[in-house]
Amino acid sequence: MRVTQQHIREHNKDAEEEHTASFLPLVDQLDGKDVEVDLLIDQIASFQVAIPSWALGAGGTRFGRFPVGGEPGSLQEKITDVGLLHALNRSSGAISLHIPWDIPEDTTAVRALAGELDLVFDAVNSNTFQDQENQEHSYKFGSLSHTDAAVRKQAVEHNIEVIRYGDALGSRALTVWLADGSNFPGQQNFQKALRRTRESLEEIYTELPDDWQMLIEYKPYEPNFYSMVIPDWGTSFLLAGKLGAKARTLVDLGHHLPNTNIEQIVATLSMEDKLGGFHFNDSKYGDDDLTTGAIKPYQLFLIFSELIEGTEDRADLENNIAWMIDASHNVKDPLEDLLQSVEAIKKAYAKALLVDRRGLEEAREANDPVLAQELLQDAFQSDVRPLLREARIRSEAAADPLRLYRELDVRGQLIEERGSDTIATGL
Ligand code: RM4
Ligand code: MN
Ligand code: MN
Repeated sequence: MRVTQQHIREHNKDAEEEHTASFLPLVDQLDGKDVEVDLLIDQIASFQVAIPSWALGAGGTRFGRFPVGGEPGSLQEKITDVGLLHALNRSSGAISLHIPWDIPEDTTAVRALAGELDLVFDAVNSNTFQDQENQEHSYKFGSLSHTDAAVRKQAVEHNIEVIRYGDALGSRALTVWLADGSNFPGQQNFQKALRRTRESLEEIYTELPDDWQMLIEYKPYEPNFYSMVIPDWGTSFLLAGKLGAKARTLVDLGHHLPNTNIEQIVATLSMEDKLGGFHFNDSKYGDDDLTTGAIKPYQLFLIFSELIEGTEDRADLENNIAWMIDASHNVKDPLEDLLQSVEAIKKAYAKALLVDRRGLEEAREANDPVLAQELLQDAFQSDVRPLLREARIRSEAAADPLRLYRELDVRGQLIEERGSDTIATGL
């Protein structure tokens, strides 16, 4: 199944009239506010968000899993799925692999297929939270922090192997998320566990190519429910600081306790040049992995607002931070969900670009919280959808990707090609 330029052209022709009716008045309005509309559209168009290879099939909970049908059964099929998304929105031009869920056996062929679909490889993720078949040592009681040096060595070697795969594919970052921790008070020596983790990370860091980054995730709980070795941004920041300039913190939006001020974390990390990347998703309670922007769109907007404030310029923002989705889809078609997520991320970015930064700074300096709120709300309440649509049309993407996806019955076609009982590896 391919989405062709012909499909896009026909769809966009149908959408033209309705689009123009909403876009032109918005241009007038933005002109009146001295916004450089073309520049804005250009910024929206070039912003790319990587798609996780582990979230292209139906996810599940420990209570069950309900396949959607037509799920990708191989890495090639996963790349094809991301290619479909990118053809529809021209905003998902990268894929992030999780190893060993996806092992690129034939790297040349995998790279060629990705190249054909105009995709690059974003960060590669290691997995030391599950035991694999034929694995010598178990990660039941941890990996990089384990009490037994042999287990730590196995986990270090796995991470180095992941770097090698990534290098062959053109990736430039390794994301490490550790499930290590303890379930009961007294089970683990906190200091020793953290020190061992640091030493293991140092061994991996030594193997990192010069132009690579190591992105360190944190998470307060799950799968361990009493303590996690890297529970919060402070611990990730501490490790990244000890490791060196190539190590930075990765913020997964779902990995915070309820009501955490994530935008403030983003500001602090940006200030210290330690913000390495994002895993976008949304949540009500914890690591829910729901569609980005589905629950807290204002938080997402505030995060982007801090990002714009914290980065030097557009190139810095677009290229120096790894933008990835990390979600799981229990009831939605994963591809539809990912289209919605990318759209929500870009909406938040576009709105944050509309903030009157100078006015906001003046309001802050003058201790005028009312005006500060008005300025933020003015941007947040703007309907930026016509800008996103225009950005897509100019990039030869679909005016309305989700609509075209449904019109073409992409899922139906994938089911026809792949059958209804394939199960994708991943979450
Ligand atoms: C974790 C974490 C990691 C992801 C795994 C599958 O909660 O978010 O980034 O790779 O889930
Ligand atoms: Mn994550
Ligand atoms: Mn997670």
